Amino acid sequence: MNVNEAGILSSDPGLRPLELAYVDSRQLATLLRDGRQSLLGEIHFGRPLRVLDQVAHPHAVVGMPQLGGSPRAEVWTSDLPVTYQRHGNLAIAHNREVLFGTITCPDGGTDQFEWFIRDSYSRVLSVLRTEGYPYPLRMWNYFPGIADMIDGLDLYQVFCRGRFQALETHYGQFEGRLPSASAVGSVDGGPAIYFIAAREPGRNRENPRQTSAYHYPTKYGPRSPSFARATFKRWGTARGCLYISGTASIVGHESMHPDDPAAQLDETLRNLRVLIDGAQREEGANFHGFDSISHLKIYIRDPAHFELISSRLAPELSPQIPQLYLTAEICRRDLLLEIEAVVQERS
Ligand code: 3EB
Repeated sequence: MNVNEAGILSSDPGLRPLELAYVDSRQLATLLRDGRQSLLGEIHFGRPLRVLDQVAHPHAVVGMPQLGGSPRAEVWTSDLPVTYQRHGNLAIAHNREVLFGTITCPDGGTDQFEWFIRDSYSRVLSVLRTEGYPYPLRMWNYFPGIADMIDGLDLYQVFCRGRFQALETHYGQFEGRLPSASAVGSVDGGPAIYFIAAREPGRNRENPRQTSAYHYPTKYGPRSPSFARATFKRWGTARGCLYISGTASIVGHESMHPDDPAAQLDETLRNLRVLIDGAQREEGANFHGFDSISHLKIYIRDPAHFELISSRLAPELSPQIPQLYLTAEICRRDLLLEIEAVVQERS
């Protein structure tokens, strides 16, 4: 750690404020034992890889069973020292550059779900402001029963309305301030929200093949989904990272290729490629297409499609790219899969 005589962190560009890893239980134990990196947050999918009762840092267990390979957890770490705080069910960790947080609700019920979302988002936005990390870059939203109907809306549409209201109350006009996001249905357990925010803004990216989600027509719900297609962030002067939202087989605003998982995968990959190439051209990122993907999460509605999807995706990617396949409910009934990615310049 680089600390000068005044105890102030030097701005060594070699220090990494935010690192991501998908680790199996042995790698997780090693990481916890050697203590070289501080934990920002720890997200488990399906069965947790360890007992989390005594854990002080932000963490969540998401009810999305993993497919293929040995189960892994998503771990966010930092080379910088981290401070932890808790505000009820909102846990945060920050290191003067980045803030990582979770909101969990173990009791699960979707009663008053819209209130829960609005309240969660307003608390997150106000904590980010008071702690001095006012720019949310990336948010994950996982909740069970995403297709359940309440008063003529499905739960995803209710989620979108609650999120929209909180953003509007906090920011007023919010379009330029939206983080990238995923909003995906878990198959059991309670809702979990987690997020990354920074002291300095990232740059929002859209996809020219797709209508911006915040401009979707009202046939998808009374309030549009509020997220950017991707966020580009240069941490200090160092590595540029592109955080790509959950991306599906959507062109314009319409779902494409219903009932055809292979064609949905191909369409989704076209969308991902356009986002990566766009950031390379317009943000000056040193990306090399899919070779620059550092992490990939693939949400699959029907586990029976796993073989087909994974065997079709594998040849597109270098084999060492960490991937997490999760069983999940996608927010539109006609979508069979969704993929999110982190893309990074090589350090
Ligand atoms: C889409 O493109 C697919 O509401 O936060 C993907 C990523 C989707 C994020 C969200 C929704 C969200 O509309 C669904």
